[in-house]
Amino acid sequence: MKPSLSYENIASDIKKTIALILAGGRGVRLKELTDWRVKPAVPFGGKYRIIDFVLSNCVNSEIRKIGILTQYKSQSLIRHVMRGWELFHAELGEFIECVPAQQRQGDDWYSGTANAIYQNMDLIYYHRPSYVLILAGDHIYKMDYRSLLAFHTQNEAELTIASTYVPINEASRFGVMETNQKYRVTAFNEKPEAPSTSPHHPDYALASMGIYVFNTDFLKEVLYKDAKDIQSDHDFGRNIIPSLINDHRVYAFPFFDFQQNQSLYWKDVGTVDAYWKASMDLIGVSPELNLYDADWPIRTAANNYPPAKFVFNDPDRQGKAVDSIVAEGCIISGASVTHSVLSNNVRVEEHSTVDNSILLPNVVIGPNCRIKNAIIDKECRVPQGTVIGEDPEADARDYDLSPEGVTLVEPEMLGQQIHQIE
Ligand code: ADQ
Ligand code: ADP
Repeated sequence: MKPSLSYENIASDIKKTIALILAGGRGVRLKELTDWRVKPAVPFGGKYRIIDFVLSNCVNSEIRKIGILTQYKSQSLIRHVMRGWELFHAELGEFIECVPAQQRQGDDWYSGTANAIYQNMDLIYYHRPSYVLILAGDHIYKMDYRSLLAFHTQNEAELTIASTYVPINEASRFGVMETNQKYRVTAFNEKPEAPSTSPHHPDYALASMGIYVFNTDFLKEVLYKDAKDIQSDHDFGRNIIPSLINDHRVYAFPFFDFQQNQSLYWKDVGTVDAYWKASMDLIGVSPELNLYDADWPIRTAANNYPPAKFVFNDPDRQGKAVDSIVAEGCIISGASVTHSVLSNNVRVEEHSTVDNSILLPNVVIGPNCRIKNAIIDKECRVPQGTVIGEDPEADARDYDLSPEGVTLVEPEMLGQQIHQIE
């Protein structure tokens, strides 16, 4: 059944909403990409950082009160937000700011996701929103949160969980829900071993996207109760949500295109392979995630690089890139790039080929290299003649090879010492 939405009060409801973005998880499965920066700060899509997607969703949805809750390795993220996202008018009660973990309630850093919100309760008291939208900083998707909020208020829900259908064999990574015909949640199991299938789509499960709208008073009530529970891990998925289903109005908002009968694009880029695949989703004639959609712009911190340049040396050394995204400041000189994402200020030198790969900012690929199925991290200087992606044994020995065959290369693996990157 398709939920019908009323937008009547949405303009005033959205003004009464605060978005709190959880940007503190360690992100260990992204391996060395998160050695120096938290997952939302990882560069993505040539010129963006992962967090730009959720921040663009907020701004495009007219949400103008945004707190980004940081914890580990937050310097790179804070710098990015300061450079690119100081958009709002404080005198109108609008703000977008990074809130570091400050041990505001007791001596502990944040434990679970609920604790991160609990420790920042003063933001909620200060701004007195009617609704709290809890988001993750590491998801790639485009969502109009006004639809989510309209669904929430129309159902008179106390909590609404954004949800998507995932293949049943992947569902154990998610919170899995059962609902009635009207999407009222009747069961919630966090990362179940044997997930239940959805009656709407028998080979799929209805999964939580970890995106929640709470009525503010209700959120306060449940967080205070949870804070007193010494058995709790203070996690929304594990502890709080399962305890609310029987006695409260909890709804699942289907993030679903009912006309096309398919789930809308949403990726949690938690692993090196997922990061590589989501990057490749940006490429092509009809990419799965379109960055060129004028109705839903994805913005980022402006940088001041010259245009990308493709140098043609002679017929044997034509600088070219096909089926690729190439950011500003790149020079491809007598080299060939196919099906790849090149971030700002990358150099690819003569007689080299780059295929199916992601090059992060400031990478230099020296002459006569062959690079395939790789992610080359920021600042890497790949020496001439390097071959990556042809011999899995060598790649696993010299670099980091993912389960699905993507080679991750870091400056240290090339013998480089990075002390300070700007
Ligand atoms: P997970 O993704 O496993 O499941 P979690 O690791 O708790 O949940 O992370 C959720 C978000 O919060 C991430 O963006 C993470 O970086 C951030 N985060 C985690 N701990 C934090 C902390 N202490 N402080 C600040 N930020 C923190 C959740 C739900 C599942 C749902 C999936 C969807 O629990 O039910 O299916 O998200 O991805
Ligand atoms: P930025 O915010 O400038 O993009 P990064 O996200 O790449 O920076 O990294 C955050 C910080 O970590 C940098 O300021 C840099 O000093 C440090 N750093 C990054 N990569 C390395 C590395 N491979 N070795 C040592 N320090 C690093």
